Amino acid sequence: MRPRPAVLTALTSLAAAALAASSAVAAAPSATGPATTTVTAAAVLATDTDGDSLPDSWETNGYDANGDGVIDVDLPAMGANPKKKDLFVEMDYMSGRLASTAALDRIVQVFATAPVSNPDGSTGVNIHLDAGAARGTKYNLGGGNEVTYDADLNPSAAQTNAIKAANFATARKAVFHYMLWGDSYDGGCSSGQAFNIPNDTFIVTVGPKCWTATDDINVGTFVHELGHNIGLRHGGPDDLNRKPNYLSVMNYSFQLDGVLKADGSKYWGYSSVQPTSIYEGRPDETVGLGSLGAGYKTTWKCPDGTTRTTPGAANLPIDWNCDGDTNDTTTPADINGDKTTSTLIAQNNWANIVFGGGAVGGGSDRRAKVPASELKELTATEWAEMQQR
Ligand SMILES: [Ca+2]
Ligand SMILES: [Ca+2]
Ligand SMILES: [Ca+2]
Ligand SMILES: [Ca+2]
Ligand SMILES: [Zn+2]
Repeated sequence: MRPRPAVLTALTSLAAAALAASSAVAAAPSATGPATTTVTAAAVLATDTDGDSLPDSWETNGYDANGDGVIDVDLPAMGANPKKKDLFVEMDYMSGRLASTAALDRIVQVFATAPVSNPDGSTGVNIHLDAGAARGTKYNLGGGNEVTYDADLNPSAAQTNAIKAANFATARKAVFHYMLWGDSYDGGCSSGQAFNIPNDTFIVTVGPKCWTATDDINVGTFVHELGHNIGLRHGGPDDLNRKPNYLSVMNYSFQLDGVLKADGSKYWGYSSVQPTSIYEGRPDETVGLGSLGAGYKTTWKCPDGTTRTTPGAANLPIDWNCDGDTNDTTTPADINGDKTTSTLIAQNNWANIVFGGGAVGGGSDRRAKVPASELKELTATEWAEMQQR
């Protein structure tokens, strides 16, 4: 789903702003569209000091969506900083579905502690969650609200679009991601949907029709679906799921149960390391995940379909083929359980974040806007099977 009218609105106002700021940019030709649109997008992107797709001028002065001289989205009042990466997410919700304050705190922490550097010398991403009045002033930017309960958003894209159109201010489309805490969609029990990678809209659907949502499940699924909005995939550079070396909530192995740390703790965030690749045709059990696996445990699939978890740190030898030893170096093993033999390539998610998905940023980061090749998500049945490990 792509709310094209919002993109056009944003570009129109961007064009006015950029033309006022610089007459030189208007003279440059464009091979791909109206000159003012393309050139303006480039000019605005060039003034985005912190690279979060929100131009410095918006973060400093606020965003005037329709170019009438009146600020429509007061970014500085909402906490935006032109020298630190910001993500804004409006959250609407069906009755009983909005995550707890504790869960929202955990989501904020995932981004606050990210190994992402900023021009102001800090690390981390400031994520601004807007639940309206439902979770106190800390999570109230005046946008989130309850929507009519619908136990099955079906068809999901059209119904999500309709709810978004009725409950999300048009002027916000260039600034905020939009998400909905719902129950289920498309007649199934999938945990969520982001519709595209990257994108500006997602839904979290771990409602009572199929799930008993804990804070862990709410946090993991929210961070997972938002991850698609900011360019992340189930396999890192590809869509191969359940790679033991892909230590991310984007991996179904860790979405709901968390990524496993060697000290026994867990986290529900993106990967910050890229351990060595594993060729399933002849995986080397003696090296485990290599040195970058030292801080983690991991899980993998045995030939009989069961799931195993390392007892200790994942840089130690791992019995990939589940035959009782950790000496094999030439025996094939379908480690991610997808019945194909692949090279399992990991990714450092934080080094590959794409800001400005969909209409966010006014469409300035167009090159990153590619269609998704996967739209299916973890289901309640798959989750139940994972509990059998
Ligand atoms: Ca910026
Ligand atoms: Ca910023
Ligand atoms: Ca073995
Ligand atoms: Ca495989
Ligand atoms: Zn997904």
